[in-house]
Amino acid sequence: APVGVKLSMVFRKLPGVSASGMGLRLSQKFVFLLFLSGLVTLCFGALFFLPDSVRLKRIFLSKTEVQAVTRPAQEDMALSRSKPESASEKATSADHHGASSDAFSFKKFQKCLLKATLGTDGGRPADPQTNERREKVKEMMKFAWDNYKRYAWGKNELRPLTKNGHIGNMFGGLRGASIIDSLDTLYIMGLMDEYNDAKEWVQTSLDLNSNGEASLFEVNIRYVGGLLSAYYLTGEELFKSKAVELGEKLLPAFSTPTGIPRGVINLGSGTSWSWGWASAGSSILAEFGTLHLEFVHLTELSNNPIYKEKVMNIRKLLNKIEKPHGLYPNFLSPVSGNWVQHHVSIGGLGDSFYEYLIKSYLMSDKKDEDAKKMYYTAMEAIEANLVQKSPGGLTYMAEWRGGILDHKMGHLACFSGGMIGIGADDGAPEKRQHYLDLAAEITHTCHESYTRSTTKLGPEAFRFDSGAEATATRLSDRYYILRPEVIESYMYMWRLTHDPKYRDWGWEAVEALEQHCRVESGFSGIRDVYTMTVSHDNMQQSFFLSETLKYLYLLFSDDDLLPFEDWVFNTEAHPLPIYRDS
Ligand code: DMJ
Repeated sequence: APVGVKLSMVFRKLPGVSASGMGLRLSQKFVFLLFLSGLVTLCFGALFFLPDSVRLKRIFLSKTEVQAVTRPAQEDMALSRSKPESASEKATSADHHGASSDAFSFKKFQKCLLKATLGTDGGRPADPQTNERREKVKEMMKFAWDNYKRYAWGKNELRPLTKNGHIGNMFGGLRGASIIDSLDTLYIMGLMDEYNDAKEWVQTSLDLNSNGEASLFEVNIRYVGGLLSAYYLTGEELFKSKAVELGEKLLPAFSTPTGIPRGVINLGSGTSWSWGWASAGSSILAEFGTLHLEFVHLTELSNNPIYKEKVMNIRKLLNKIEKPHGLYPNFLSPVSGNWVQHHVSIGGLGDSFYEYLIKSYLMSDKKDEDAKKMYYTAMEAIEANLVQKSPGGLTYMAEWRGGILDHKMGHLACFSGGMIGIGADDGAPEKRQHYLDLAAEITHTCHESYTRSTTKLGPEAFRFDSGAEATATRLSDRYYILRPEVIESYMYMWRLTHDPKYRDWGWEAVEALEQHCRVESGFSGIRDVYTMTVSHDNMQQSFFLSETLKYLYLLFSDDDLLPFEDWVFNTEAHPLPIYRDS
């Protein structure tokens, strides 16, 4: 029966209220009032489902419920650098992730740092010319950021020629890659308005409940790495809880017979699979080997051992497995745990696995002996099999295909100058100078790949055969997409040697970027580094903001900005602290 009929039946039974006359009219009025109040409640409730921007909502709902996040003042930011977490902040994080965050104290962490993170004066160099160069890099960052904000806000990258945003399919529906990748760069450069805009976006718009196919590697190095760095630099609870929340979503990728994760994961369903192009359903060395730094920190922050267990399992398998000539091939089956193809490279597909071995050792405060041993043993094999000298005297890293050398070096492999440099000090005493020399030689070769081009920017890959010496011989290798690796090595070599040539080389790169990659609305990659009439690729990569510009800024800063005694950089240049027992 309709509600009204049911009610009049109830009233009929009430003493003093007859079924006719006054009694009936009263009950009708009551039903009408009840209906009216129900309607008002419904309308009011509907306000909650309106978008935040609708005015009615702001009028009727109290401010605290929909208030936009206000940016903290500059002084508050400075304070927040040393602010310990409040009890309620800790509780929120713990409730959300089911793991206690009691174990991690930001205040305690800060006490373990040996030096001030931003140095005495934000790393400002005393030399006026160097400072001018640093200011130029900061201006480039602001220009890249402003244009991203204007034309592509919330999208993954800026398309600077068409002045719109790019989403792509690498991040499984996650948005704002350029924002997450920029947080720490903006912060260390002191671009605080921009940093606060980025933080506000994370707070209000970073939606981790996406349902697309993501690259486990890319999400880890850019999003997890970017959020972790932002947390360790600022102490903002928001970044920590987002990092752990996202980390949790990556875990199903490890559900394979060996625990070696697959390359692609659906962040919503947790289903994972291998890249279609990877032979026989294999996983890629540089992908499953580039999780260690971030996952160890996820365990530190969440007090949940699972992250560290996952990467230690990968480590164990790689340590145990037989390696051809001591080398690590790029493809491994996540089902059998065997190598699938004998292709070895210090560039693409292999690169950051080696980087994470030495950095795991350094980040553990030099306690992770397994990582150390694996790194230096791998270096021996690399030197014995891949390091070559060209007829013109250039040292380079060749690629290895089942014993046959391909005399090609990718731009990506140019990070190895910096890697070998930072590893020099902990090598066997008789090899330390040798490693430093090797690092300098590789960095020199990569610089040559820049100077031998018309634009003074380096190609994607350069060769040392058929008369070529550090130049691209194929049309398809001639592009430059704002990659950081060569500049990254300049930065490390500068800090290790203070040879002024590295700053000069960095400045050459700044001038070339300004001349060929800067367009009206941002920075763009170019299709051919050997022609002065450049054709732009219309893409401002997020790693240009997180890596290329950050490394340039550090190159022109004093060493006390993000001191190496306390920080290591993940492969996307996000600084992570060395963890020490208090
Ligand atoms: C970055 O995303 C990282 O440096 C990664 O390790 C390799 N490729 C790009 C930059 O070239």
